[in-house]
Amino acid sequence: MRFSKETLAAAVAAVGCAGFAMDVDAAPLDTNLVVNGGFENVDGGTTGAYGAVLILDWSHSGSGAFAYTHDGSLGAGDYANGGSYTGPAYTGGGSFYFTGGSANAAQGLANALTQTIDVSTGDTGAAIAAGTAFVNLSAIFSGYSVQDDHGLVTVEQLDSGGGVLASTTITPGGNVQAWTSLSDSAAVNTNTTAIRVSVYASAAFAGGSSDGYVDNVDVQISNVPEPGSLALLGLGGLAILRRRRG
Ligand SMILES: [Ca+2]
Ligand SMILES: [Ca+2]
Repeated sequence: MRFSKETLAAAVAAVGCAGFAMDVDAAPLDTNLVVNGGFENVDGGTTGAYGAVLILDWSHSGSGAFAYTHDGSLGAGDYANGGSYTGPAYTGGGSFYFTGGSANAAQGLANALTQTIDVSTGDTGAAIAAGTAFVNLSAIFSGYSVQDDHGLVTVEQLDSGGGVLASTTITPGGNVQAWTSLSDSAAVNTNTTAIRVSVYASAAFAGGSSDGYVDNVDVQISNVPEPGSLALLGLGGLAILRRRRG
């Protein structure tokens, strides 16, 4: 598991102020808010199809979702690289990555791995209330051979009643044979109190194993949009942005 220095400092400060009632709600700005977004925290004793290992820290409506490996760890396969690990390892992704798996394990948004993150207090809460907040999301994606199975990451903005105010998804949308980084950014609705992060795969082959692979899931609240997303906004979007922020 990976904590930034900022997250640790915030946690230490929260413990210091609140004693046993640790305030985990005060999410900091410009910090990855996803726990185990790199899928490195796994249970090697619980395996799925093709030697995949159980991913920890995320919620799942079923019996869990599983990870393959970049580097042969725990004997799991590297299907983004064709099958059994033969090296060299993909660098920058640690040891494990999410796979959609078989029999609807994590296929489609309804079967996604999820994390719901409270952003209603602290610096994120203040930025959202001020109308200046963006949610920036990024991840890397791959797949198996020429199959069109693909991974998806969705970030939903939730109001205090759990209603979905806005939704942003990044996905290659089809076959991708090399790890590919994608990112996007969205203005945060001022009524947002939590964000729900979902990681899942397409169900391109009904009843089969969906080889939508995802790693390095990063979701941050910031007062500035993800730089890479500016190109996607285009000139019209930039003009709107200037008016909003001017
Ligand atoms: Ca990883
Ligand atoms: Ca497949």
